[in-house]
Amino acid sequence: MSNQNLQQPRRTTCPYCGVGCGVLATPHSNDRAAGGPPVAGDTSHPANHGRLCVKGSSLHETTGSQGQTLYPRVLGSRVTWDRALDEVAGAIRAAVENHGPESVAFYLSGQLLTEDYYAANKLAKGFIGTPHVDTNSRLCMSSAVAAHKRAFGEDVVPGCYEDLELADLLVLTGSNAAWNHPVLYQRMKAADRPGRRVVVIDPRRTATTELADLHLALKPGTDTVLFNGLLVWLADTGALDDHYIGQHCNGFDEALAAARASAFAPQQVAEICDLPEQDVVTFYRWFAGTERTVTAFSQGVNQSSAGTDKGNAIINCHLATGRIGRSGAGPFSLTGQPNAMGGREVGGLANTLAAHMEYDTPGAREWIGRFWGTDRIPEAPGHKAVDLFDAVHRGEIKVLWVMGTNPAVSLPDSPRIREAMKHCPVVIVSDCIARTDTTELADVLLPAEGWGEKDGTVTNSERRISRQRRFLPAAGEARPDWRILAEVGQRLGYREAFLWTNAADVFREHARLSALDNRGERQFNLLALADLTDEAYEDLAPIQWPVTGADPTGRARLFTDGRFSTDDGRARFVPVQPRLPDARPEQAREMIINTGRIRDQWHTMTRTARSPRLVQHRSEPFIDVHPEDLGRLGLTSGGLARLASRDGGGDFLGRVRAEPGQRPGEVFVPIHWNNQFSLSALASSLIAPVTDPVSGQPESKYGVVSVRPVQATWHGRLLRPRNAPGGWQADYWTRVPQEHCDAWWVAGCEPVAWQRQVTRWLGGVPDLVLEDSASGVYRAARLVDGRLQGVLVVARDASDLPDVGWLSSLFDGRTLSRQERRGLLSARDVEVADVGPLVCSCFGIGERQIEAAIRDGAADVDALGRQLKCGTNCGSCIPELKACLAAGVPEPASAAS
Ligand SMILES: Nc1nc2c(c(=O)[nH]1)N[C@H]1C(S)=C(S)[C@@H](COP(=O)(O)OP(=O)(O)OC[C@H]3O[C@@H](n4cnc5c(=O)[nH]c(N)nc54)[C@H](O)[C@@H]3O)O[C@H]1N2
Ligand SMILES: Nc1nc2c(c(=O)[nH]1)N[C@H]1C(S)=C(S)[C@@H](COP(=O)(O)OP(=O)(O)OC[C@H]3O[C@@H](n4cnc5c(=O)[nH]c(N)nc54)[C@H](O)[C@@H]3O)O[C@H]1N2
Ligand code: SF4
Ligand SMILES: [Mo]
Repeated sequence: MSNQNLQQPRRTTCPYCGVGCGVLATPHSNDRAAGGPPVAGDTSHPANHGRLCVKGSSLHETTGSQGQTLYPRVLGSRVTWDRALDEVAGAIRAAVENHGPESVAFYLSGQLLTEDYYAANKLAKGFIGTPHVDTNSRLCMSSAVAAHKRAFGEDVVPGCYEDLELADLLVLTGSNAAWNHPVLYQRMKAADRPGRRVVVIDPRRTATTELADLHLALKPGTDTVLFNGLLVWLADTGALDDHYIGQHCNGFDEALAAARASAFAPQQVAEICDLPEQDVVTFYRWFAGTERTVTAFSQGVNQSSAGTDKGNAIINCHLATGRIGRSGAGPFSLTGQPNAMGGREVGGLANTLAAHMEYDTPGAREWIGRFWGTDRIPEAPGHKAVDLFDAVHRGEIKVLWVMGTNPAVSLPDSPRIREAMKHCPVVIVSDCIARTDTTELADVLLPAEGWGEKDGTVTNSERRISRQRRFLPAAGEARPDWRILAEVGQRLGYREAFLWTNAADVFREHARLSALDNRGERQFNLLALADLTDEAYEDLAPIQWPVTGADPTGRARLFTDGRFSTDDGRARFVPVQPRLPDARPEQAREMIINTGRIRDQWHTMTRTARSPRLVQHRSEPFIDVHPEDLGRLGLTSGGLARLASRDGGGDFLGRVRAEPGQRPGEVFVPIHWNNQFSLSALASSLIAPVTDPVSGQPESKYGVVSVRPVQATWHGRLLRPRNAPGGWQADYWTRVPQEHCDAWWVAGCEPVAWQRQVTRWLGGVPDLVLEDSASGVYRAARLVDGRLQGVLVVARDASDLPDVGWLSSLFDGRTLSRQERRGLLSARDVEVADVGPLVCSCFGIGERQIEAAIRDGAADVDALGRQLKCGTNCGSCIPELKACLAAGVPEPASAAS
């Protein structure tokens, strides 16, 4: 890139969720450690039209070389790329020679770019010859994939985002889109109009239920009962599209008979789903009576031991009413990761081959073998993720290569996953971030280029392919994943097959393969992109597949003519029988556990926790409990509690939140925290490896745990410079990275003699101390040459701890002024008011400011927005603003604290 180019904004795509928003990134600095460039929404991108959510608009805070993987390492020592690649190729060659190709396994990710994914799939399935290639999409999309294949004969999302706006009835099930697909949610919200209705189906009240005209807080796992009941209702009320069923579908009678074979009357459905009967009837009436209906579904549907059936129960209702392939109508699977869809296109899942061809597609192995120039393609599918790690545990896998995912955190029964990886002779991990729970288990660590450094494509939820473009130099010696794979391929002796010189080369090959022997059997077809020049690839504008001679500019909707990808062109109804989760609470302390996401963190936090803004919203692992359950379990809101799995292997320690939006008897925990950020808060350690029999997707939304209070005698906040040595111990800690320091939450069950212990915590003798042993208060600060080195504040109750926002800003290396020193032990700038816990991350507006504005007369969200700007950018804090408005305002806090 020339210097002049460095000043130009670059069009690229957000690396987080499957909405796939266009981003304008302005490179401005060669000083990577100083952090990356500012970002803005791309107004020309059809997914977001210029909007970004708070994660997207914080992207510049998550780049920069600090914390990135800079060099290849073998057994912890820095090595040259040559040595690392020799090591990888050598290990693979030895494993294949001594134990056969099946002893090598790849575990990939929906966060790889299509080009990376294609290269990995080709190397593994095509040349090493192992079928054991799976991806974290198994934990995410595989039930939707399986449901699509059963119904349509191909893994295809028929509709587009516009349909979610055009629908007169929008059903959102198992989706908290307000937090997890925020820009798409904003679009759905903006499309609100008289007569448009929204139904949200989710056991919890969430930020998304704000939009709902009807919220069905169903009992977890009962979705099939609800949708089977709907199918029967449609049949019994004359709401079927008999013509569509007759012309374009097979198997309707069987599906209806299966639905009738179990409980289907609204009253029975209501009972099983634990819903008011009237609400069930209302939902059925609205569905039956609304032509333009979209049912969007996500992890509450997919992550289930009956996830595939849940998906088909939904699709059945759309086929039965002919509401598919039409504007404003259709089932719509919301993809999670930025390239969940691209990974499915290249064939990253263990049961697929490549380019929407399956192991059992007649002729496919031979065509692909000829195309790639190999005769090593395995004959049958390999292990799916959970089984794959079982095979690792049994010692069958000698070399495991993990790329772009953090399985030590995200797979169910995480303690066993870690054990498996520890036992595996060679674990290779490619990641852009140096320290994760998984990189800690790596024998070979490879520095992969991260967002902004790499070039390629991703496909979003509506099949739209967008470019991720490079606008930053690579951190250290990082390389793109596809190139690392190609170099290993060449070292293994497959030079010709891995001669690509750039990402465009890989993309063209992928596009050519999609068109191979494809006379319309497969909708996934990129024929018209197979000859893109490098320049055209560089400039490629977002486009929805298929992209062929007939559709050179892509296609928004598929199956519009009622022809599907099955042999006879007809869609298939799938008869489904409800199967509810097995495990049930049996003892008084046992609760049902549900796991999911929060607004401002992305999965295992490797990138989003680098943004001080994003860690503010929820800074600790928490346990949401219905207020009714608190007393019975001996819990207090704001106190700590411990969740344990039945087998005792799982453990989750977090802060209790009284949450009236929970169903009694059920707890919700976030999936984000892991050992880099908290002592023991792995949601997946509590989840048993129960999977869907068709898709192999784990039931990550359901389990049984026991709940116990943790009786802490003290709570504290510790602030120390980044990477300061530890030496202290606590019964609970969570690290909250700030811009210039780490702020820790800490707590203990035994009293501590602080005068004696404090030097360990602060790294030396404190300069300022305040102690009131009668009230359990202890505060100390340490400075060196006038610069802050540590602050510790301790109280008996967590609610008495001060906000540490101001304190953490003092760690920027400045010499403290007298006024600042005076404020240290009260944790506040004596001159400036404290804004309280952050509510609106976009504009940095805190609870106290909102309360003050309400006190001054702001009566609704708009008024708050006019006064403070809060809620006027991404809008995802609006539910919290409403909660503040509903809660009314406490009297202003007195000046002293
Ligand atoms: N902020 C943020 N956004 C993200 C991500 C992130 O980590 N952070 N991750 C991305 C990824 S990869 C994904 S897959 C998506 C996931 O996006 P979502 O699927 O929206 O996310 P979750 O919070 O996992 O779960 C959705 C909801 O399913 C509900 N649920 C649980 N059990 C049931 C049930 O039995 N039936 C029904 N109907 N609902 C149930 C849960 O209560 C939860 O509110 O988000 C993407 N976007
Ligand atoms: N209990 C429970 N478990 C779950 C879920 C749940 O809801 N509940 N959700 C499941 C779902 S839907 C998902 S998608 C998974 C997500 O789980 P993971 O995939 O394990 O989580 P991430 O933190 O996204 O991990 C991505 C890793 O890739 C790295 N990375 C980022 N970009 C690149 C790149 O370009 N190249 C390489 N090589 N590395 C890169 C990141 O630093 C990070 O370490 O979790 C699943 N697990
Ligand atoms: S909605 Fe998703 S893709 Fe868009 S900016 Fe937010 S995280 Fe990125
Ligand atoms: Mo996901």
